[in-house]
Amino acid sequence: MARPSVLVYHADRRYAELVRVPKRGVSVRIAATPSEAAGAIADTEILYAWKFPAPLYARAGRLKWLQVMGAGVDWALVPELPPHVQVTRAPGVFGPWMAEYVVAWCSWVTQRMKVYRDAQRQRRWDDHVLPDRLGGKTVTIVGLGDIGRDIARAARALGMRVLGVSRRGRPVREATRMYPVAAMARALREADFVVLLLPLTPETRGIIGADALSVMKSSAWLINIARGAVVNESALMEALEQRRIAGAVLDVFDREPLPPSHPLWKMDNVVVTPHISGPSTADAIAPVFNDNLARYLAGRPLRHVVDRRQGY
Ligand code: OXD
Repeated sequence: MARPSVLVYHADRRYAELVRVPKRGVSVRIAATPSEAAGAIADTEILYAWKFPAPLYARAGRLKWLQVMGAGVDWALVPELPPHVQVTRAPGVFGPWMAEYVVAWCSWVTQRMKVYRDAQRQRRWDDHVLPDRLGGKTVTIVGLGDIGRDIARAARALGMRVLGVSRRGRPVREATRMYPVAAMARALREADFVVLLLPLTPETRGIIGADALSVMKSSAWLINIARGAVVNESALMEALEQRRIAGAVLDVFDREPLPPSHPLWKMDNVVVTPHISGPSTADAIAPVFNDNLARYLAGRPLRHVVDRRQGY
């Protein structure tokens, strides 16, 4: 019987090097570009990939399983992907990074880091500005799944109150209170920091628009580490320009890379980071893939399977 064929689609060869080929064996091929992938996809049963080109799924007649290398799966759940293909995520890999990102940028706000650095550049002893505390502040996490729980734990360790929003608002141990999406405004209203973590689906596209922004405190900060398109960008820019919210830390954008001419770059109440809040590394994700590969070959159910209908 032919050995199942794994295609690793990434420019960093380490992803392929870390595939632990089990005793029964698999053949591992590497593709770094769409044209290399085009030559290999027809024989592929298992795809281990980041942003695989959707048009190539038309040739993926043997494909049974796609392991996503990143945190989000929206690029994978395209109509071109044959319906029987199982898609798996990698929980546990990105949450710790993103928790540090969120705590760091919340602290940047409360510790007034920009103010002190600016004063330093001017050799100014600015002791009339005092830092604030994260302790006692409220963070609302919109899209509270496994990554959100990591963030919630880190926030609680600093004495922050955590509110969460999820599709149904089911209780989560790490959050003081959960709200269903329909009641999101109540959770936004109380927040000092709103962290966006929701998957991009037809229901979440543009969910943070003028209405959602209008209920936030004028002192609140929005942190988007989900997808640019969950926010209505023009409504956000208007809210920021008019100081209806204090500021935004944005790691994701409608268009990436953010074009140099984009006005967000220059806004003094906006922090732009280049989609790095939860970096993928071959070493971190390999154990998740290898564990599932062993299960696949043993005919056991895969772990972390994405519900393709729900979109996460
Ligand atoms: C993502 C990632 O999916 O960076 O956005 O992993």
